[in-house]
Amino acid sequence: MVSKSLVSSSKSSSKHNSIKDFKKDELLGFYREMLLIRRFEEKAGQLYGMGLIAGFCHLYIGQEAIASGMRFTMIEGDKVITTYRDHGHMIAVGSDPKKIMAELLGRRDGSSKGKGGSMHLFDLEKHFYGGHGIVGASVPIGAGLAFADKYKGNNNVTYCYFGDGAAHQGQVYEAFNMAKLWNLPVLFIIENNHYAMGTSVSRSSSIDQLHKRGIGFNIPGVKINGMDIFDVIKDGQKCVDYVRSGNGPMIIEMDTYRYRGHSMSDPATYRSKEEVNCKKDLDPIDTLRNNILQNSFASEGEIKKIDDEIKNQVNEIVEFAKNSPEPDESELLTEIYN
Ligand SMILES: Cc1ncc(C[n+]2csc(CCOP(=O)(O)OP(=O)(O)O)c2C)c(N)n1
Ligand SMILES: [Mg+2]
Repeated sequence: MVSKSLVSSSKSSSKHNSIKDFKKDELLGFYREMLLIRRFEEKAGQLYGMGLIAGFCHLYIGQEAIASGMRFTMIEGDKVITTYRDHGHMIAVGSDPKKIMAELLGRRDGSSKGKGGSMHLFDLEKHFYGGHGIVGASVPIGAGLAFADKYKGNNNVTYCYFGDGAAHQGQVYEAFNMAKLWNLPVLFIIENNHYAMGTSVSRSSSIDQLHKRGIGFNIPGVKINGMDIFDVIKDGQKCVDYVRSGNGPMIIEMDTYRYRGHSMSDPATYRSKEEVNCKKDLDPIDTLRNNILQNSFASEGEIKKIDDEIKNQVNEIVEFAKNSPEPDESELLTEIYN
């Protein structure tokens, strides 16, 4: 996790233009967090295969630099809302990964008491408003969260994430219209991983520049390289500053890629091995590790120590989840809409 003190120190856009503008502990903090997300999800994939996780499970593998980088630009009270591809975002806001894994396994110690599963993570204390299974639903709800902050008169921003496929949904444009009409403090962040299930952006969109989708609403947009945490922070911070200063919403299109299938049951036959391998050269965690080493911020030994620590941490997380009991039968109909 990027600690609160690190988060609150990241105020000015001019401060973080390259790796040299970060402190060693900040850089290793990013590496630790992104690796935790990656190893956590690799393990979730294995547990799914073993039948310990049921239902839906969408992995964020390849997109980690976005959650960790944007988290660095937040201040206390900023809100996050996202889609069903939510494990990485929930870890990045500082939620307890043990509770997240327990939720995936449908156990009582899970963040939604084992009754929400992978797509319905939630943590009010960390201002994380889900985890939404309906494509596009995070957008009007995100605008609503921003409306509340505007009404209260604070300077918080809502970070509202959704996918390239969601960017075609009608409700997204109703929300864009109202968000600009009322100049709501919301950052609409499209995680363009180039596929919506098996459909590529080029087959589903009349334009491939999704950040321009706000033009008709007078909402500015930018495209950011979502595979490099330094680009995410450098360019993302400018957008956050714009929204936090009272200018209303902004759209970011994060150019990214998911290395795994859409969900656990996706054979991913719609894209070639060559394409996936080519994108693997852009792996955000390898890129960060290489940058840290090449700029002598840490030694191979220090990196290896973190790798080992994360491996042990993930084993502990899994043990915790496995040992947590299933919800009691008496809870079957509590805390649900019926
Ligand atoms: C309203 C609605 N329509 C269809 C679906 C089925 N569905 C689930 S995920 C998905 C693709 C969304 O792709 P994208 O927005 O690019 O997000 P990604 O999965 O790539 O993160 C679809 C069509 C749904 N859950 N909700
Ligand atoms: Mg997508």
